[in-house]
Amino acid sequence: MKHATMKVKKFVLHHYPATRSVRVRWMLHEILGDDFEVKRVELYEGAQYEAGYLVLNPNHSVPVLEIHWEDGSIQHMLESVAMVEWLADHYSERELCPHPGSGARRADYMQIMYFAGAWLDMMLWQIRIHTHILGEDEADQKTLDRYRGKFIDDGEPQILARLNKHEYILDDQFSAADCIMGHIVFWAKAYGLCQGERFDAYLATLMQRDSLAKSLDDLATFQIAPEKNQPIIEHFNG
Ligand SMILES: N[C@@H](CCC(=O)N[C@@H](CS)C(=O)NCC(=O)O)C(=O)O
Repeated sequence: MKHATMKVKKFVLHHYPATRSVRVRWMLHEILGDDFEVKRVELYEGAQYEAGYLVLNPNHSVPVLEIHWEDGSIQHMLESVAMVEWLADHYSERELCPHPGSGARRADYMQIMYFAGAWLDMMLWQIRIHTHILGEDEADQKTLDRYRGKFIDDGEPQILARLNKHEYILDDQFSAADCIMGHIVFWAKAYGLCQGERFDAYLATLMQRDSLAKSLDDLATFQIAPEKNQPIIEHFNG
């Protein structure tokens, strides 16, 4: 546990607009204001498949979070939910998550983190790639319909049940779980899901936070689908 008491010198986030790296950018803005570095990775130009990037992340994806420790070592995290969770725990004085020893509220928080960041995320990823990324020869309407149906039938009622009880996804206090679920609801809306007033009101509440507005300040430069000749097409194996 050599890092247990060591301080972080700086964070560098490898990011592309509107993607899962927004979750982490949002969390970093919550905790550090603007005191971290963002490096844009041109996903559609295939920058994630370049040798230097693959050393950082063999999964060729964003986000990557570089943690520069005060002893000069650099640690790389590759999973967005783990990054958000770790940041909230590491800066526990910001009270962005229930303390690990806090019993039922912590269990509920962890449940939301992984329900949003693994289960719902998996459905949206299928919807996204079969709508916008895979070529006509690979995109499959049945897969698309199955995951849209599953998201609407299984996912949305569970999100709504929580939001109908509370202002935020965990309870009436903003938490790191909103960085994950909020991003999921934004993403779902872009694909015609999460329709309705309660979802809109949830996003409006989240958008009042400067940290989220800043994390979306490059949204206009997001490209929803690659052009036919862009390098990502040749390499993509998701
Ligand atoms: N489980 C990872 C997934 C990361 C991921 O798939 N990122 C996408 C953008 S949201 C990406 O960079 N894809 C580029 C590629 O696969 O070439 C996480 O949550 O961080």
